[in-house]
Amino acid sequence: MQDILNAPFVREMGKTTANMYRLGWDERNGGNISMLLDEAEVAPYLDTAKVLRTIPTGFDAKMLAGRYLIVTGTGKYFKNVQDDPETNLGVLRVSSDGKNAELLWGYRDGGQFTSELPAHLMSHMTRLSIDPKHRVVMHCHPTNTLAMNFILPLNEKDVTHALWQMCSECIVVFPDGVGVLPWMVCGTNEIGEATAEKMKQFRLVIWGMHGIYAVGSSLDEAFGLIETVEKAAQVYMLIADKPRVNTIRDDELRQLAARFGVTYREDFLG
Ligand code: 2HA
Ligand code: ZN
Repeated sequence: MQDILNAPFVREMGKTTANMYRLGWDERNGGNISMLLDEAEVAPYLDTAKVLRTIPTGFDAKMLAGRYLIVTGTGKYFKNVQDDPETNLGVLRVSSDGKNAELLWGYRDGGQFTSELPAHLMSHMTRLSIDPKHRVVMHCHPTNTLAMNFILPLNEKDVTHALWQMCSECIVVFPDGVGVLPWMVCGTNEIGEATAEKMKQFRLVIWGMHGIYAVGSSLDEAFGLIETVEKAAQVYMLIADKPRVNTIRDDELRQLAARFGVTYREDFLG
């Protein structure tokens, strides 16, 4: 067996959580990440027949039965993942009935997966049926994205349009726009279902006045989506209370989409 602390997926989780923490997106225990892993990726580092603990997930994720994931722990701080991956992360397998998580490594202090596991597993199920390359679900609390939620109507058109107007790259990076949920109690199956429903249309979903979810085929891809939204939100917040002399017009956004050949939500313009 090779040392799992050297596994690319453990190292990458450490790097990503540290970056997110330093960007101020994950105060205290804020945020959570899960990434699907292939058995072949896990096997050099773990005895997959050795289940440390079986933890109920509280709902049925049959579609993911037998799938492996690396998941941040509940109550754990992104700040600490890189220094102590084995306490702050877990590698688990969804049981054959889809109702339990079989812990193979991690949560060393007796902990368990993020309280947002329902939203993660449901989003994985939705995205896998749309995108076979899908692997990552990422949640965090980026400051300006949150701030913007308090001063804009919380709907997909207004939020997406405002973001697209702030940076030329936005309509190219997320032409599908940003899904928006109202404020809801977090950690529940209900918010998980609502998130997964939005994930049918969007790779980015704002949880009103709470944070954001992103999905992708890699940690970099999900991170890059959030980074782009947060940059646009930062510009928005910097100019929100100032007279606006110039703007990127809708016809210019259309030119960008044409130039980069992206299919975008035309109904979110004008
Ligand atoms: O993991 O961010 O939404 C802590 C949270 C809950
Ligand atoms: Zn949160």
